[in-house]
Amino acid sequence: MDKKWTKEAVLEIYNKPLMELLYEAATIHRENHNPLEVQISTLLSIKTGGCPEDCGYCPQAARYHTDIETNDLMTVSQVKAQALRAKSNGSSRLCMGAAWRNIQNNDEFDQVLEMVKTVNDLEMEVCCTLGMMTEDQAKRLADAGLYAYNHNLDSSEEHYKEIISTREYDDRLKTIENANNAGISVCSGGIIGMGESDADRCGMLVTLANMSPQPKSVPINALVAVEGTPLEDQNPVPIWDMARMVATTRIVMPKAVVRLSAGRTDMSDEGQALCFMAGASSIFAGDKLLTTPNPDINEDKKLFKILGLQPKAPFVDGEQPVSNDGYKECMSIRGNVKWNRPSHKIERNEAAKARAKEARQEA
Ligand code: SAM
Ligand code: DTB
Ligand code: SF4
Repeated sequence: MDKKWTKEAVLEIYNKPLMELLYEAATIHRENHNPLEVQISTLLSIKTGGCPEDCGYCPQAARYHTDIETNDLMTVSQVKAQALRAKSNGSSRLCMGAAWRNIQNNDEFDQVLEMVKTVNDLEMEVCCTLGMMTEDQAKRLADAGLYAYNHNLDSSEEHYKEIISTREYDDRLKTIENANNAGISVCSGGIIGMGESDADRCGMLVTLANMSPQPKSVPINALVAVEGTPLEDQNPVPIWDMARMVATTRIVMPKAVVRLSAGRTDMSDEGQALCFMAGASSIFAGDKLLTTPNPDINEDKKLFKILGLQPKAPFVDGEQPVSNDGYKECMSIRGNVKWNRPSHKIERNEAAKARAKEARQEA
């Protein structure tokens, strides 16, 4: 039987003397991975902004007043061009993100399925992050050739309620289960720097580590505090916290790809090197995440050279999915998909919404 982690055990790891923690994590990293290989993903925001959710960290939530350029769904040929560009820059995976609460059975989903097939045909790992997803939708994405689905828990179940009121933790768990049942590789992690405690950070890791199977990749994001969101005034995440979080993730999920995700623009080269030493084995490359900046690709190439790191080839950890026409068969299924809508409200989100409304009226 798989080992079950407790919050106490994970907190004990997280709170070890830093040098011990790093040594233990680096050792486990070497036992399970080639420490010189780093998997490179490129993010592509295929539909930007205008999201109905109230995630307190997110610049794409329609209710906050953030300075982002919103965009309708990209075309398949735009996506193909971006995928080729990412591939030529060393990315083995393209992660397409849409600012949706959940996938709907409509023309836009059909278009995303075509994007998935097109990118899979380029022999890149295709990942999507499209919000909540039913099992049937997951199956269609798998038929189109989807390799991975990103759906973050973002925090502990307790802290989640302080950050998001428009959906529940269980909704996230259900989508992850749906991805797993369709044979899609699960990518799930979270954000630190949202006012959570160390116990919340470890609580999130406990939920992820106790999943069966454990997620194949775990992104660890440092909050990018975006002006206009309820979390705009959060303090930056100290690099020591990032290294601790990466190391703890590596120890409790030894086989996972641990992705050093948002927040790298605020990290020094030395800080990032510490995180690679602590077991980070992937990054997002390209000068943009979804809406916020990321280090320039040339800076990353320089850093890889200094550290002796090299990009990992696609499909080393799993076979390339074979796209099959099954995804087209259901194209006639239409209609809104219903997920529950909890009714609690978060005061600071409401305050941010009111401030945004005022600013809009003044403008
Ligand atoms: N709408 C989908 C969803 O919520 O799953 C997909 C896109 S959403 C932007 C994907 C992830 O981006 C979130 O779960 C969160 O972890 C991360 N994210 C969003 N805004 C962020 C920020 N300001 N700082 C760090 N991570 C962020
Ligand atoms: C993940 O964990 N981080 C990425 C990806 N999965 C989708 C997104 C980071 C977004 C940072 C804020 C932005 O650029 O909008
Ligand atoms: Fe929407 Fe996803 Fe942003 Fe939440 S994180 S507001 S669901 S795009």
